[in-house]
Amino acid sequence: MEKKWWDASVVYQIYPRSFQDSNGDGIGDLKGIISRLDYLEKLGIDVIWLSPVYKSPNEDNGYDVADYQQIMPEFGTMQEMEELIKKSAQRGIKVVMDLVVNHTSDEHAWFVEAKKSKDNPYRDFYIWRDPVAGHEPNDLKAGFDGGSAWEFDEATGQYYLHFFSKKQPDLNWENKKVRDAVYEMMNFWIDKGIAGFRMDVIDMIGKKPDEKIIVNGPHLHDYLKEMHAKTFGKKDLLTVGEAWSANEHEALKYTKPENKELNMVFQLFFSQLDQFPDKDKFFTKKLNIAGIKELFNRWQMALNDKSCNALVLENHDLPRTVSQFGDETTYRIESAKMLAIMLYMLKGLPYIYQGQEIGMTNHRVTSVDQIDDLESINFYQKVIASGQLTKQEALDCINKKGRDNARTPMQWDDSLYGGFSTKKPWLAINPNYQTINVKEALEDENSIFYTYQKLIRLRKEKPAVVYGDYHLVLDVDPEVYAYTRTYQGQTLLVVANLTKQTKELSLPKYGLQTALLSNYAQGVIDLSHKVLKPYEAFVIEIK
Ligand code: TEU
Ligand code: CA
Repeated sequence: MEKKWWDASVVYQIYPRSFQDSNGDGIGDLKGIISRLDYLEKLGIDVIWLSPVYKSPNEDNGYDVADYQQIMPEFGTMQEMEELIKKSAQRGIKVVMDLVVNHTSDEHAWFVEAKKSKDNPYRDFYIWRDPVAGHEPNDLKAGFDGGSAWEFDEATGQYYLHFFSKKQPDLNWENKKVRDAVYEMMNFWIDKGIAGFRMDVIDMIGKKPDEKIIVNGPHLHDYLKEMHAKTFGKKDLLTVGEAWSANEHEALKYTKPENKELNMVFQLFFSQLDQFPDKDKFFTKKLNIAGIKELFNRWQMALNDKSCNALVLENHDLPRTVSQFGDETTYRIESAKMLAIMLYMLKGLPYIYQGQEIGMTNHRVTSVDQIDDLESINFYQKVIASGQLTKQEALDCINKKGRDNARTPMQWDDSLYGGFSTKKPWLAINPNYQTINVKEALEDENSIFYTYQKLIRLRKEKPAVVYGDYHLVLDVDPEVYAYTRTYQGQTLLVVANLTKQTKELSLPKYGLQTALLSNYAQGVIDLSHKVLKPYEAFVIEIK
């Protein structure tokens, strides 16, 4: 594959509301981010993906945009945004923006206009349908609450479509004017010097609501090719799509370079390994950890040298992985490091979500009024109203899978409010901030932070991490993930015990080796007979 500027990079996702408050209002902001650039530089990341900072009424914390070309006043000003881009660049860090164009806020000027009358010039920016026999046009359901995806507008007597909250009306991508307006807005940001876009629910823009097609609509890939041609295609930008529906074959349609669409899509199926196929994500079953290996291996094989994997385990929608896939108590440090080694040595571009690098954990709430996330609140109300769950059972589900788990404030130190703010934060900080925080991590040379730092460095030092061929090591336990990366005569062997149990490993052909990186103190490792400790993981350069 053609070489790209980001080949050896690592992306760090910032959820601005929860990263760093600079003015004592309990809400993270742009100045706060600027004040932490030294920290990000020390970690070694190359790119920031900024979750939405645009003007928004915050129905869905910025994923409901009221103006794409203005900054949310709580976060700062356009001048501060430009300063963030500039000061990041001075440290060799680029900024990728979140592009939320499946829908806008109902407070966006386009929708305010569209609602005025059926013949308003902006009416067709959104998706309106007449009632059918006095009811919704069909039974399409909205994502967040499972209610109808159609909302009736009294004034004009029609329904509009919203796949998320009713305050997030879906844009009508069939309308060329919509597409052109979006491209113009993207070019506005490209001209400001941003390095790319993360595209929110991009698999939905080709929807055909009358045929009840939501994802992978017939023109989805036409729109992306058009977007490529009219915006970033002329520049050397990084584009990553959020496409929950994309299996590894669909992923290639978006990402094969010759298709001229996106560079990569997130692979997010791992987050569903503890879910039931046809139930709400909040109802969980026992996790089959071997599924992690099966899934990542399958994507590595499928994309291989055809396109790029986006290596991700955490984001602002998912639980903390040390809680979901590791062990947040006895082996928090070991399991957090194992997950990092297992994932970031794979072939692809790594994404780190704020706090992942210090092993932040899920946060337990004890009553519904402590929850901010719309999706969790809707779930709670639904299962309580139907009598399906008790309040405690509903909270247990939310504590496991709810989105607030990842959205609690960043834990910088052990002072009141964790160094995030001087005022009570918008969302409570996890009480474990007194022991799990950046200050503590930086002072401890064995901390999770330094494992991340080393992994990031290895990418720059060993071309095999970036370009090496991937091979699964066969004949090992299903719960041990072992693979090699080979490039120009250099072979790296990665071994990760995905469990709390000890595991036997026998790879006689490699014999005695020493580790480049490990989550336990290691002397010489005898690979012909090795007993792996709980969550043990290491990287070896085969000699
Ligand atoms: O998420 C897409 C999405 O479908 C989410 O509802 C996701 O399925 C769920 O949160 C998984 O737990 C994107 C954004 O990442 C999310 O924050 C937004 O709320 C959503 O789009 C709407 O913009
Ligand atoms: Ca603030």
